[in-house]
Amino acid sequence: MAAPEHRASVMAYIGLGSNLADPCAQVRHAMDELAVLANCTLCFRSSLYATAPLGPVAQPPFVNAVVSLATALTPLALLGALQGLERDHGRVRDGTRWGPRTLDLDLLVFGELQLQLPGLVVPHPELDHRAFVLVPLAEIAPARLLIPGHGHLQDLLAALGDQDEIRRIPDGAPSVVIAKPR
Ligand code: A4P
Ligand code: MG
Repeated sequence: MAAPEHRASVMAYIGLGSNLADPCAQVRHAMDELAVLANCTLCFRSSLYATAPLGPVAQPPFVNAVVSLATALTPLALLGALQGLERDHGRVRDGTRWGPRTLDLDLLVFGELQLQLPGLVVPHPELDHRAFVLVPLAEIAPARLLIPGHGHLQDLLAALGDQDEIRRIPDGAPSVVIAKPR
């Protein structure tokens, strides 16, 4: 197999999420780290968004964002690199699914690939109905982006309900996220 630096680049989209220990700073710092990941070139970074926590766990609001990365890594090598960054940010996995976290990096899309391995499902299986993924993704990806197995980005966006709370955080805004009243 060719060495990583000789592999053709694939456009990958990475979802970033944090709701602990200064989430804005966690996400901005992680974007800077993704920008210097070996065998990857960071193409675009979305705005940061304050989002209401999705799921059954009562927890603080999240900050979410998406970046695009041209990568010569394999999907599993990229996932390994993302999990390394999560560990560097002090991510503790206590077994609670969807629990609070300093940093979560999800591999959302990897070119045209569809993959179902025990530790890696691509595209990310929850992405098609999550405003906190699709709204930032639409900032940096073509509207006609085809998400394998799910359809075009613009159609997924159009099908979103308005139940999700998501608010763009102005650039340079202070790091504190204040929940919107419900
Ligand atoms: N894994 C499989 N496929 C992938 C992929 N495409 N990208 C595996 C990343 N990881 C993938 O992940 C559990 C396992 O998923 C890993 O071992 C990896 O091999 P995890 O990060 O340990 O746990 P998790 O994040 O709690 O689980 P999961 O199912 O990935 O949850 P999600 O989808 O990340 O959702 N609300 C708001 N507003 N914003 C959020 O960001 N995030 C979650 C968690 C819930 N609610 C949220 C948010
Ligand atoms: Mg995750």
